[in-house]
Amino acid sequence: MTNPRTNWARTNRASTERAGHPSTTLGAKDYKSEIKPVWCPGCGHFGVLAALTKAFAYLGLPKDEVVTVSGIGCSSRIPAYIDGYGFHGVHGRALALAAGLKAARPDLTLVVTGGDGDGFSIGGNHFLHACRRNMDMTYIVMDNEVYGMTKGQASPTTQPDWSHSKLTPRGTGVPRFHPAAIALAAGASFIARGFAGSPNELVRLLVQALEHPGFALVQVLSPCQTFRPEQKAWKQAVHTIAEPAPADPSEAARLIQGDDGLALGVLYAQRAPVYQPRNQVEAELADIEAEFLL
Ligand SMILES: Cc1ncc(C[n+]2csc(CCOP(=O)(O)OP(=O)(O)O)c2C)c(N)n1
Ligand code: SF4
Repeated sequence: MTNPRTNWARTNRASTERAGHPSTTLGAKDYKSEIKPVWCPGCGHFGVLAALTKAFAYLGLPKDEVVTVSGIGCSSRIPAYIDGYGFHGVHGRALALAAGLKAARPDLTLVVTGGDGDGFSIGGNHFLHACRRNMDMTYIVMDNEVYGMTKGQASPTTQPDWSHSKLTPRGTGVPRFHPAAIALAAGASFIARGFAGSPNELVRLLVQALEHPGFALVQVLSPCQTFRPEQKAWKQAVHTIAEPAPADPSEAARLIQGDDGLALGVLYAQRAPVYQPRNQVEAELADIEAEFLL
C-alpha cells in the first residue's frame, strides 16, 4: 500500500517543479556548511539537521531560495550548519525576524529553527501570533524539555516534578506547556510531531511541512544527552499515529489532548488563508508619526 503522506509530498513536488522551480541534483550533504556542529555526542539535534538537509534535497530546493532563521540555544545553531542564507538572531525572536523577512521576500522558503526554551518561553508570545497569522513558514522546535545551552534549567515543557536543576530543586510545580494544543488553539494550520531518532519519518514530516502553504509547526522530540540522559528511553516509547491527519479542529483537539506527548505524525493539517502582507505604502512617514506621537 502506498503511504498517502509520502504520496502527497511527491504530488506537490511535481507541481512545484511545474510551477517553474528548477529541479536541482543536490544531495543532502550539499546543504551542509563546512562548519562542524559543536553539539555533544549523541545530541538529538544532529538527527534534525540531517533530516532537514534530506528534506531540502528531496524537494530540490535551490540553496539561494531557502533561509534558515533562529534565536539562541544549542538547537538555534542550525543556520550556521546549513550552506545557505541564514540568520542567527536574538533569543526568542526568531519568528518575529522571520515574519519580517517573509513580508519583504514572500518568494523565499523560510525555515525557523530553535528550542523549547527559545520558542515557548521568551518567544511564547511570538509563537501565538505566528500561529494566528498563518504566514507561510516552517517552524521546527527541537524539544528536549530543558535549556541545554545554559546548562540544564527547566523549560516550559519540563515535567513539574523534574528536580535536577539547582534553580528548581523541588521541581517547577507548574503544568507543562503543550505546544500542539496551544498551536491548534492559536490557529496554526499544520501541526506535526517528530522524533530525532526516527530519521525517515522525520524527513517525511519536514517535507510535508515545507510544502504546506501556511504556518507549519513541527515539534521534534530531540533528546539532550547531557542534561536529560533519561530521554534515551524515548526510542522505545514513541509511537506513530494513524493516518490521515485530521483536518477538523475538534477531531485534532481530541487527538492532541488524548495523546501522551510521544505520538508521532501529522496531528492536524488544514488549508487556511495565508497571511499576505500588502507591501504597498499607503501613508507617508510623517502621517504615521503624527498618529503615534503624543
Ligand atoms: C535575552 C536572553 N535571555 C537569556 C539568554 C540565555 N539563554 C541562551 S540559550 C537559552 C535557552 C536555550 O534553550 P532551548 O531554546 O530549549 O535550546 P537548547 O539549548 O535546549 O537546544 C537561554 C535561556 C539569552 N541568550 N538571551
Ligand atoms: S547540552 Fe544538550 S542540547 Fe546542548 S548540545 Fe549538548 S546534548 Fe545537545
